[in-house]
Amino acid sequence: MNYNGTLVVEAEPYAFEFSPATCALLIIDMQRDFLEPGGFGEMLGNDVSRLRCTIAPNQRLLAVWRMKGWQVMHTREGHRPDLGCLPPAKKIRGRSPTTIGDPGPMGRILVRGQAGHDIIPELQPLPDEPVIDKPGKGAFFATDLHAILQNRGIKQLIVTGVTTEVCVNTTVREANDRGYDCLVPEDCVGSYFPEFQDMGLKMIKAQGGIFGWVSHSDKILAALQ
Ligand code: C5J
Repeated sequence: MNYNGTLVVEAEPYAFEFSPATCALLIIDMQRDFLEPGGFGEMLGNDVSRLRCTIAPNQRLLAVWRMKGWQVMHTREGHRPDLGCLPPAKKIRGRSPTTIGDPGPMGRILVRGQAGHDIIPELQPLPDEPVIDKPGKGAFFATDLHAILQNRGIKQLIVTGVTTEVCVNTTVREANDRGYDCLVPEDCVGSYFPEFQDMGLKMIKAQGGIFGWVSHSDKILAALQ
């Protein structure tokens, strides 16, 4: 701990200092359709084990955040059952015969209320933890996340979840533009593609931390000792 009561985490490009009262843990899209065998992600040919290795480190960080009484928020990517918030361009992207809103292995794909849209059992939100339903990749687009963070006095975010190069990266960039400092623990974010995991993290911390900081959950937990 620093002289002014902030916690100091060893990170790249340099140490990340945060005050627990104004720093939330934001867990992005740890949903069954992305992480579970038999879900949408696997249906598209992805190896879900590359995402599942993030579950245990997220559980560890989440347990500590909850034990300390610090703020936790979750997001889910998905759409209204009437698909009113699904842009036609997103619906047809990929030219797959089965797309968002269609029946999939765990209910209608990325539709709110369906089994596959739910957060995995290992990281289920508690009733007092806000869950942000987002129609886009970034957690700020078309959601009330910014208002919730402002109302709670949050200035910094520890961002975890999946996938590193898509929803985590987009959210970190959106947060950065809105004035939040973001720390991304590399073992708590995952990608189906090893090269995107690597570059997704490099992009965040490049050029003196152009979007944020990168560290490891062990280093965050060490800073709390
Ligand atoms: C994707 C996400 N990859 N949560 N969603 O489509 O990153």
